Amino acid sequence: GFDKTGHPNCSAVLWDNLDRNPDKLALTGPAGEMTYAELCAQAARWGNAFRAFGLSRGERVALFLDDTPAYPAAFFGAVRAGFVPVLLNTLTAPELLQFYLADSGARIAVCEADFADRFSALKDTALERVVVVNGHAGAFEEAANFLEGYSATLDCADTGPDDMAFWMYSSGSTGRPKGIVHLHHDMAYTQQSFGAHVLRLRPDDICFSVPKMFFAYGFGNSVTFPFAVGATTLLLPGRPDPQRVLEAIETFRPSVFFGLPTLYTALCHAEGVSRRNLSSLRQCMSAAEILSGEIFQAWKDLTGLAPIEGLGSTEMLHVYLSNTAEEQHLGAAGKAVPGYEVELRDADGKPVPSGEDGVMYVRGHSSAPCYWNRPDETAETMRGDWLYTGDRFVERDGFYYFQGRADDLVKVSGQWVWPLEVERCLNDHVMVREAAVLAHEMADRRMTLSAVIALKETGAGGQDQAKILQDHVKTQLLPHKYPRRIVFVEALPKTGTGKIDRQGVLK
Ligand code: 3SK
Repeated sequence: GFDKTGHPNCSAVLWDNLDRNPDKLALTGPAGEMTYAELCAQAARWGNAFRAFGLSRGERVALFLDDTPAYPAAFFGAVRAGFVPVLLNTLTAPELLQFYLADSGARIAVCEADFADRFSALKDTALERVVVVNGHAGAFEEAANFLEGYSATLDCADTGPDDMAFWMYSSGSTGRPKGIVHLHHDMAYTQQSFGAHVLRLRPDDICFSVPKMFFAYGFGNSVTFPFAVGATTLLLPGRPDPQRVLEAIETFRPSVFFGLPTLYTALCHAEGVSRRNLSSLRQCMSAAEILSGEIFQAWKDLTGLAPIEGLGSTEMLHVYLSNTAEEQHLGAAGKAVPGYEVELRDADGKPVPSGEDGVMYVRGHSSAPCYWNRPDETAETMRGDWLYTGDRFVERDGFYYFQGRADDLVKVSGQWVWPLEVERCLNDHVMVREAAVLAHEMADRRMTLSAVIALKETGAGGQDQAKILQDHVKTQLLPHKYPRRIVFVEALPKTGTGKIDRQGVLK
């Protein structure tokens, strides 16, 4: 059944295990093991320490963390004590981190030692304290010191199911990320819907999500779903390059694997992959982008398992369209997951008949009610209890087939990019006279970005300049937003009205 009222604080997803199976491993992996009892105790210390720091109910706690036990500990400590963790992407460059901290108003941040330097030069934020985990704190404070002496039990704040629980940031079409506000009942709802109806984990499962916990997809995979059934999560900090991922599968023997098409592609092409022992896997999920038939088959040949494809959004917290183990349609994002209603509408907002292209609206009780402090964008996306996805689909026999975006956002490596944002960023570089950025589909149906650039200095374009410009995008925006291909031209073609001729630039 679906119940959005019985979940006054989302920390219950973890704490329920304290009675049920305290000695079971909640976490495993190269960063260490932790039982459910140990994780609750550590989360309690974090919650008590946040309270002692003087946070008020609903105040934000910025989490800039890799996938190690410190992540769920700090997260659950904060929510149980009534505070609001903000899950930040650790690939964020300092300029954007500055924005996240100013926008969220966080007075305290918990940060991975390896990334602490990014906090050194921040200004105009409300930050008073940076607590560093998994290494030396340098100018900041070590977690061991911050947590010292605090109790391993924590009374739960008197939150309600509709109170704000945590945020994640989305990169929006304006290029300015939006704080997506999630409520206390949202996690449980994703378990009652996708978790119970599609994923169907067992307590003896070991889950391994290569997408990290700061992504909504990774958060559900590594935290909500395994903890909801008392299963175990394998956490792999650091770069998820294919050999490290394969090594982790061989060593820690996960049974359920979560990836993205980009990762499945890299794994299928990884050197020596056919000699790896992947026999522990019993189920594999893929999401965010369409998986090509070739990679679907290659993975099946390697493991005997067909990746189950789904699609979700950070606003909905997890997957609302999915295939299932029993019913798979290759190339389809899937059917509506029980608990979610989807509707395809035309430009006038009227439902379109089966077989016709329409923009998808979705509703279900894990939907974020708003973007923080962004009434215009909230009104555009959260339309009553429906969420406007901006994705165009065609429905056939209950399965939904992606047709493109209603605006021009594209997914590259499973993450949203707005080509115009990349174009603006390139145009800001001193070397660039003019630039156009285009998204196009590759042979395997994944999307990529190409930039066509005229430099101020004629004849100067080469590999070195391309690298400088790609690095510029990686540091000014986010690493995945860089154009994979750069073509240098003397001048961009123009339309009759003098605008860049986007259709003509790559001809
Ligand atoms: O499909 C996605 O991109 C997604 C986003 C957030 C959470 C879960 C998923 C699958």
